[in-house]
Amino acid sequence: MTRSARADRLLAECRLIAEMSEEVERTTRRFLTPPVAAVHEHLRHRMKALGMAVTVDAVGNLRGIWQPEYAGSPRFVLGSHIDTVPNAGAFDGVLGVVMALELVASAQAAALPLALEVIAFSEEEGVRFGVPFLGSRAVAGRFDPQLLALRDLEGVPVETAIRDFGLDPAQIDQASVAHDAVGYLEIHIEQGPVLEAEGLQLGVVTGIVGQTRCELTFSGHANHAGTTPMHLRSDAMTAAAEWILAVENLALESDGAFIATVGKALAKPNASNVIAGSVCLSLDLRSERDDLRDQAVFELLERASAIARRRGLICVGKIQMQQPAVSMDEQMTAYLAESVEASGFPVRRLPSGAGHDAMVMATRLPTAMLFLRSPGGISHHPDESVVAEDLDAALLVAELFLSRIARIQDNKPL
Ligand code: HGY
Ligand code: MN
Ligand code: MN
Repeated sequence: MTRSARADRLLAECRLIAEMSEEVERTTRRFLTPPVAAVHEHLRHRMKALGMAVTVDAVGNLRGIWQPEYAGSPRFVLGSHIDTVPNAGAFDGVLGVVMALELVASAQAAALPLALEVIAFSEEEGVRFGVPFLGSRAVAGRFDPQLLALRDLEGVPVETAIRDFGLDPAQIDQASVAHDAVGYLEIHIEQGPVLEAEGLQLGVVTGIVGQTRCELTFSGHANHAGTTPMHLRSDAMTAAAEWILAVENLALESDGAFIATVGKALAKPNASNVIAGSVCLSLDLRSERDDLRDQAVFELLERASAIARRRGLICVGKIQMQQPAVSMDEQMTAYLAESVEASGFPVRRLPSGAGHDAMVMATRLPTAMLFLRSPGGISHHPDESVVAEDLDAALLVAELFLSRIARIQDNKPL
């Protein structure tokens, strides 16, 4: 399939949005930080040009509704997230939003009798406040008010971040998606190596693995690095190091049943000539099986306590989030797979190791996900990329998928 001008235009748009960052030279855009307003401005302009009604809900999701007079009110929802990890690539999340807007344009060109809502979710990664999916939780009607008290590294609560962005946390309940919405489709890069390894452009997501996020702090005694003999130390750094290796070993021994990552380590006082008094670590543990995930988390928290006890330190662990594994909607996924096949592409069903807003939206709407190949399997990294021809393939499939949904809505035979 040759690459189209529209694929190049969408890729250029993702790269333009990637420059809207908290940092110079790197793409970092956390929940409701100033560059989010710039992304809203850009997408609002795009949505208005498409004749969409545009709002920002109380948790910062930017939402565009296309409600043609020739379509009934039940709308189909498309979207993905616009926040990023630090030093991110240009396509995780944003690609799904710009492709959703392209699908609105093609639905209009085809006078498709289907109302559409595009949502640019405000917070999926969980970088700023440690808990992901703040945006989609509100849309799915599952926003726990206790989340408003979470604080970022500067001590700013979620509630203040919302107010500082000019929004009213008291309105979060209004963010729920319309009661008669009929389904949700998220288009996203695979962020892994499977499709590329099999020479495939597209994948149909069967489910999204469950994930647990924890924070563990080892506390000992800071002391002078030059005068404190080795056997007299309560070193939080070496305790943390021992536990990090225990995390890696347990995950390796599980032979793929679960994967675990310690991605963050914050030492205090974080000076080369001071024995670390405390080290705060993150744990991200994922599995397709919730029972295995819970068991592994329990085992690793136990190991942390044992390491602390043996070394004369204290260890405090806090579970920040437990997200069960989620299956995509069977019927919606069948329509998507049929659309892949009818468009002439092989149907490759696969689970997602990455979390997505779709796993929260799936608790509220029949949900499906379409993956595009990730060259090199690289993501959450500036080298993240996508193949232009794969955008064309995904758009072809999604256009056919939406026309099927429209026919179903109109009680017409597929
Ligand atoms: O962390 C994840 O799995 C996703 O990229 N937010
Ligand atoms: Mn993502
Ligand atoms: Mn991500």
